[in-house]
Amino acid sequence: MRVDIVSIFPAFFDVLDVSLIGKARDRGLLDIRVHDLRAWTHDRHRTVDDTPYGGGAGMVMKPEPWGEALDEILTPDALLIVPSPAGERFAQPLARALADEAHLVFACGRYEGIDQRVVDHFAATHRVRSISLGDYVLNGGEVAAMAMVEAVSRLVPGVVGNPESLVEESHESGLLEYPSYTKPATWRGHEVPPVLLSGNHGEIARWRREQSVARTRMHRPDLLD
Ligand code: 6GU
Repeated sequence: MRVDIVSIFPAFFDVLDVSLIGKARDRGLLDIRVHDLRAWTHDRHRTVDDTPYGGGAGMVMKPEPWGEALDEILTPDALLIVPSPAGERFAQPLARALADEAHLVFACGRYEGIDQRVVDHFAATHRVRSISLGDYVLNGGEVAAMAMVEAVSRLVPGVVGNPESLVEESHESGLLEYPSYTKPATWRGHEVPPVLLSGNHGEIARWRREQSVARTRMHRPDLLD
């Protein structure tokens, strides 16, 4: 999978060199390219923002650098993703859909967002999705893009070494994941639930299912509807 990320803070993405994603890049499973939007400015101050038409607080990202950057980066079959708190909600089914794409391009806005004409313009030739992580406000699209890149990358075949570890996770079944334990069997007086030491795989599967349902009822009753 190819992923391009355009931002005025490319350093946010330095950590994509490490851990599972860094290894997947080294192995050629992920082709991730990070770009500084200011490379497509032409004035001495490398200006990327201006005051909003109609007034109001904050600044809006100018359309011209975005137009030139995306003209250069978008391939015909690319999916353009604009992280925005005003977008559709990101969740595991959308992560799975994005993992099937050949080329994702993330346009990370700062300030009050990107001039709307950028999305409107590229929507005429490309698939464009504005996507939100959830109901809270970040300073820009960078951290949201990082979260999406990680959630999608780990679903790309070969990125996660043991594909079985993808099956029993929170949100894959529609429920939250059951609690996990490892050695020692007693730690600071806390015991591991005895059923997990029983060797009875049917009992263990039933207990884990009950734990998943109980956790979901406690923390995310909306998922049970
Ligand atoms: Cl995608 N962007 C920003 N700026 N804030 C957010 C978000 C995205 N998702 C949740 N909050």
